[in-house]
Amino acid sequence: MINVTINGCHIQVPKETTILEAAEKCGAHIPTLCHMNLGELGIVNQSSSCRVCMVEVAGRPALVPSCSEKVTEGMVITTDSLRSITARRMSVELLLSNHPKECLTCAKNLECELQSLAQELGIREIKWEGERLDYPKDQSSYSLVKDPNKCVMCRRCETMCNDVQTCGILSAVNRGFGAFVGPAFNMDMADTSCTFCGQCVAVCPTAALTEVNNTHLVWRELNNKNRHVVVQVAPAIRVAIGEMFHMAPGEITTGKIAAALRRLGFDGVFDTDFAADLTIMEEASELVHRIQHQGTLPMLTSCCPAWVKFFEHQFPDMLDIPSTCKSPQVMFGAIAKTYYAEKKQINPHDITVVSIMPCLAKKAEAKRPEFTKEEDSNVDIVITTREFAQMMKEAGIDFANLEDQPFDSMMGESTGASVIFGTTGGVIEAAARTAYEWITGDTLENVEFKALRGLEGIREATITIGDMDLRIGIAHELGNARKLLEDIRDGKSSFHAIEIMACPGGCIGGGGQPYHHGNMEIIKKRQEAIYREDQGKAKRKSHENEEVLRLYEEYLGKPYGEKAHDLLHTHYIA
Ligand code: HC1
Ligand code: SF4
Repeated sequence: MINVTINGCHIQVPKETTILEAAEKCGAHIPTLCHMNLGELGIVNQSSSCRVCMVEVAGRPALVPSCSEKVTEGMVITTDSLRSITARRMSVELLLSNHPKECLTCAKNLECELQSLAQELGIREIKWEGERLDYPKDQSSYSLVKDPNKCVMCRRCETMCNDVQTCGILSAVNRGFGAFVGPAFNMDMADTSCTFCGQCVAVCPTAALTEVNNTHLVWRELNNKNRHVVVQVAPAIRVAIGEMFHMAPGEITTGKIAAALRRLGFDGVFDTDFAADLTIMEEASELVHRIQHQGTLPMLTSCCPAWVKFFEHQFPDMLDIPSTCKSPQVMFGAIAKTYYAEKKQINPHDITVVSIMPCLAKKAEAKRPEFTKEEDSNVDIVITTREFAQMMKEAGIDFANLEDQPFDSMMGESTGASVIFGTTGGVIEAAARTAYEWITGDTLENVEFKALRGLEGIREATITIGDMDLRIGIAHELGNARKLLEDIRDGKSSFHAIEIMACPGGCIGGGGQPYHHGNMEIIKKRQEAIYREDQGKAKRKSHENEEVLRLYEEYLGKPYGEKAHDLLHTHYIA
């Protein structure tokens, strides 16, 4: 242990502790901007570029960056001297001097970390009027908008993209004053191998990276009397959106969401969880079929669209291993524009399907050419959790005080198995619950496969199903997925099935979720809430969903059958 003194407080901390971490233990808050440490997810950005966290160390003539400087024996540190406060303020003023001052209309207004710092440091005027950058915004993609003029070169997005997701899209472009983070040669994002996972957006402190906002499209549809507008809500939304209305992280708001959507004027208020149960019917069938017919193994889950883009770009030689199942979001759209349209006697061309997703890649997924039929997309408009909250605020909906309401029937019923799709490990646990009963013919009494749970980046477990040991792998974050994929390519993998989700924690940590500002407790609370919601459900296995069973009976025929293939399965493109 190392002895240090911080603002007169004597403590012992382990070797390798940074001054910033030691100061926290002493109750001394040091402001930061470029720093990012996502705790047990092991994601750290230590570029020390912003110089906001400077502190004084006795005996050292210059101030030192506390985020990267490690403590040494006997170190005496002052975090709150006038000299360090003045230096911090100057660093932020310099950043503000050439930053566009359009806070009132900025997409990150009240969520911007630079704005919060200016407030925290009491900056009331900027002494220098710096030269402004005037780069065009990159609006080339369906998922995200890049505005280089708002880049503060913190490099957090770069760490996410290159070190965590291993996509290698973002790095410094240009030098000196004109520098910003972007793709090589400042290519359009749409022309890169970006997966649109949105993790760069999730960690950008300013509005240099934001989602494509589609709320105006939804308002337009809702106000068009000739449109029948239905909406689906992804599993991860219900445990996160409350955060945007001053509710505690991890509060379950499923019933309030249904009520709010009805207030907004949707004609059908449905649940992506219904489609997640449907996905399990197809995916578990496919897995059982592959196992029993010596098909390609392992089978990889295919519901995360950033992951799909990742393997299409990076592993084009392995397109036969992912499940052919469309994602639940797209399955929902396919069913809404066929079965639902028929039952309701509505022309499918008059139906608009809106999705509320925690994810930016879902916006791009909806636009994939494979997911259109007769010029109609399965899904028409995708908005994120944040955009949904914005719509409610625009409409003056007091979300926290809404009375719970149920989803509409036909595509609104869900089981606990579908809820857990929202967290890493959940899709494969849901599939295992169904596969167990289908393979053994026995009732699965304890549905909780605890070995599949957790937040470690790569997990593995063996589940005994009858006389078979089903070996399962799980990865979240694309860098971890890459490791499992490379093992498969090298013939080193012995898994039967692998679940992959691109975002830290799975969809609960998606790029469209309320900003967690690096607080991992929030992700954990969302995950706990997902499992609580599952526990509270009367039915916890997808094949018990009566609306799904009715859909097969009345329309699709048998799972993994011809009609199901036509509507619910897809192929991948290198
Ligand atoms: Fe997800 Fe999925 S769980 S991908 O994480 O399979 O986005 O929530 O909607 O489609 O159901 C996201 C979440 C979501 C799909 C489902
Ligand atoms: Fe990288 Fe994901 Fe951002 Fe694309 S969306 S630039 S893959 S972090």
